[in-house]
Amino acid sequence: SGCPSGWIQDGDTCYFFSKGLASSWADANSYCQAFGYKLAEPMDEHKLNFVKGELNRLAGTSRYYIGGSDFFVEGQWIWSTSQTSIVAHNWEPSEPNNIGTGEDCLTVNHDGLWNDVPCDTDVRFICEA
Ligand code: GN1
Ligand code: CA
Repeated sequence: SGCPSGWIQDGDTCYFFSKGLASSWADANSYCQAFGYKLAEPMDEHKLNFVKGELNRLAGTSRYYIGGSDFFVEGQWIWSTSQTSIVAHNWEPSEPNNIGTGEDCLTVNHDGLWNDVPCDTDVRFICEA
């Protein structure tokens, strides 16, 4: 029914926004899993909009990792736990651009827009239960 203390509820889903805590995508993934949860996988328009609304509400300019990547096949973006293709999305114009030495991990910024970044970049993250 309810969510753990400090988490945010949307229907059957609970979200944790790491706020001050930033890490690599892998460490963020481990952090969520240590609680028995996962990096957030907002797979439909409703969930995308909910997450976007919360990021707007937090009123900062920080970005957050969510549970998508293309580290198995470049350009093939999948949700981590289900390994299913990402269909509903909110890429910023000209993203994903996979620039530099490559960018395989998915962030959502304070406007709800998505960008790919190198997976070792320290970024805040959203867990989902
Ligand atoms: C950032 O710092 P720069 O411009 O090389 C960002 C990329 C974006 C790009 C958009 C680590 O790259 O993912 O696509 O801006 N890199 C990081 O201009 O955030
Ligand atoms: Ca990018």
